[in-house]
Amino acid sequence: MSEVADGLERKLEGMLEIEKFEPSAEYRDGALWTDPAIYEEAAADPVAWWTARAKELLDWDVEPTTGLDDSNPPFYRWFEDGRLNASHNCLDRHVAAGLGDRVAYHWRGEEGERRDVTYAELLDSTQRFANALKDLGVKKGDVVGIYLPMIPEVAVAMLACARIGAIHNVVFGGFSAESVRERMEFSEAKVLITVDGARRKGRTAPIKQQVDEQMGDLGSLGKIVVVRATGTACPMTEGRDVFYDEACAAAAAECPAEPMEAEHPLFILYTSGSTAKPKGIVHTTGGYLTGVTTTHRHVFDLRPEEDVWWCAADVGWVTGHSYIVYGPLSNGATSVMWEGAPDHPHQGIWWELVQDHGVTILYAAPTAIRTFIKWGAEIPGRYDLSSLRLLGSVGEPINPKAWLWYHQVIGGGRCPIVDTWWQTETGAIMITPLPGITATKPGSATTPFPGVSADVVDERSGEPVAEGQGLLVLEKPWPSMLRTLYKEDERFVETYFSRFGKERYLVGDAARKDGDGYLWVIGRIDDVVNVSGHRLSTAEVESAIVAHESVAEAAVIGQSDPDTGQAICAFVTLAGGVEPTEELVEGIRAEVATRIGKFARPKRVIWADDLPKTRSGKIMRRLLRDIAEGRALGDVTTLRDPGVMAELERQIAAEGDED
Ligand code: 7RM
Repeated sequence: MSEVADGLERKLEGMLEIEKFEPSAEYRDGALWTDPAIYEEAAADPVAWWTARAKELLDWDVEPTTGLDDSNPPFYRWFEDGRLNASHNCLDRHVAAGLGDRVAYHWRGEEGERRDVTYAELLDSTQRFANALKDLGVKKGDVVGIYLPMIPEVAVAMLACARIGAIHNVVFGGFSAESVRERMEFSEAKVLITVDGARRKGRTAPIKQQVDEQMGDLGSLGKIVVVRATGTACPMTEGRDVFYDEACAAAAAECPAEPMEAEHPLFILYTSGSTAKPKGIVHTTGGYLTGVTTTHRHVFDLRPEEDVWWCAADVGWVTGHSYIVYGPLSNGATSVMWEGAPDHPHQGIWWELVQDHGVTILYAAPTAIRTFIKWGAEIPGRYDLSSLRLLGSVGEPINPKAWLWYHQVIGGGRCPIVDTWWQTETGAIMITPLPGITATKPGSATTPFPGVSADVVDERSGEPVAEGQGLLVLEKPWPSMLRTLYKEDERFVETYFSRFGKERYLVGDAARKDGDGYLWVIGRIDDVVNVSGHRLSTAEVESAIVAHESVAEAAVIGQSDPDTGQAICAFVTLAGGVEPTEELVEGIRAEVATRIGKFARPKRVIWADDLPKTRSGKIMRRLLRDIAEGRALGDVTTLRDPGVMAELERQIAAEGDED
């Protein structure tokens, strides 16, 4: 360790003792919200408070006269009689206000390209593409798939859908074409928007070709639009496939934004749950836009005229939907959009981007921060990061050491950190500090946003715990909550509103409440694994592994990992007569990459002659977690064959020998 690194290490160790970080006086004095009375004001009448935000921050074609309709729980509805268009709120209203020349996105490509896209340009492209979609037969209520990398066209595609009332279904670019097919099939998408090729770290993946291999016989999908992003040669099917630029050139320039009912679905986003089948989270227009606009403005203390905002997520996850596209654009902010990876072309690229664009607010995942810690503080140290004034964290619990490093090394000790807890289902940030008000504690997302009520309840009785551990619940409906699971109303009720009734939303996370009422989110209680902030179900990965011809059975767990938070660990039973080899491990990993995506590949494969099961045949993942982490085994008395565990222990010892 260098002397500098050693000094930093000692400083951070010392800071672990600090319990609370108060907002600095300079920061507080300039912040938008500085009066804690906002919490009481919102709590006194949350529906009225949210309705006021909806009217204050959004431009309605018809202002709502109603707040919350809770006549049929848990199918809550918000601002029912209001009408608005999300694309109008993100584009037209800013251009009409004279802000057309403001940059919406400073886009930066992997090969050093720069594209500044203004609000006026984004509006033009969106109108043309909305017309192109209409020309292809897309109507209000139709589902349109989007499978694009981080290029400005991804925002254009989403906003064009919103403009005409089509429901977008974005699939993260890291998912495989097979996953895309599945999501197109479940949602009966009519059109898919994709690219010829996508770049990643200097290589180009032939996306359109991969899509074609999967999509051939999907009846509902009538058209595929191809953005020419890399110039990669790609097969085009006559009558089905069109190039984006050609479709736009042929389309009319003007497409007025159509006012939508507040409850009109804006998008579906598939996310992982307890079973192998992903859940299609449905968000609607008015409530979602209210949630993301309010939180983006107030959690990040945003001043759209001067801030440069960078959410370093991918648009394919909810964080990108809410805080790269809808929140920032609705607020008229200027964002950085980065196409690539954090280590290409070099490990300092993020800090180079912060310096070049004068980024003032950075929103990132703890897994990225841990990676930067590993690469060393000297790398960000080479850049001027003095433009930063606020830092955000999202996606998983941030360990106090990483929080302090982020605070000191990136934030220069002057930037508050907002650790924001939320989910695909919640649409917007739910638990978070307010940077001008809340004293933060490293590792805690602190308290619910105004108008949100969260609590920790006893897992059996459902009674609130005064202090200590239990299950996290959200007590009252909020505008940006999911409305249902696409075409699966029953599963929606069963998943979120059966355990504690229809009035309380079951989050699926365990949490702890401390003596100050601060919340500490611990992690999932279901079989959802969080790898680098990517949400995966163990069942999904298991079903990909058993698809391998040599595998008889598989059980997957999330194992704690210093870099990725959790990593996939798979216990695999091979088919009779098959011998375990290194090639098989690679074959299994390749199978998972094809069926789900590379990010879901198991980091560790443990061969198991048999798996620990209950008498009714359920795999006891709890025991697998214990054994993988090297902990003492919990209760084994309910096992059908207790000998299985001894055998697994031998196997794991042997794994150690090979290293
Ligand atoms: C935004 C997002 C949701 C799950 C959630 C938690 C975990 C997210 C935090 C966090 C601790 C945080 N949506 N999670 N943020 N845990 N502190 N600040 O990540 O649907 O993909 O995942 O992520 O377990 O339930 S998500």
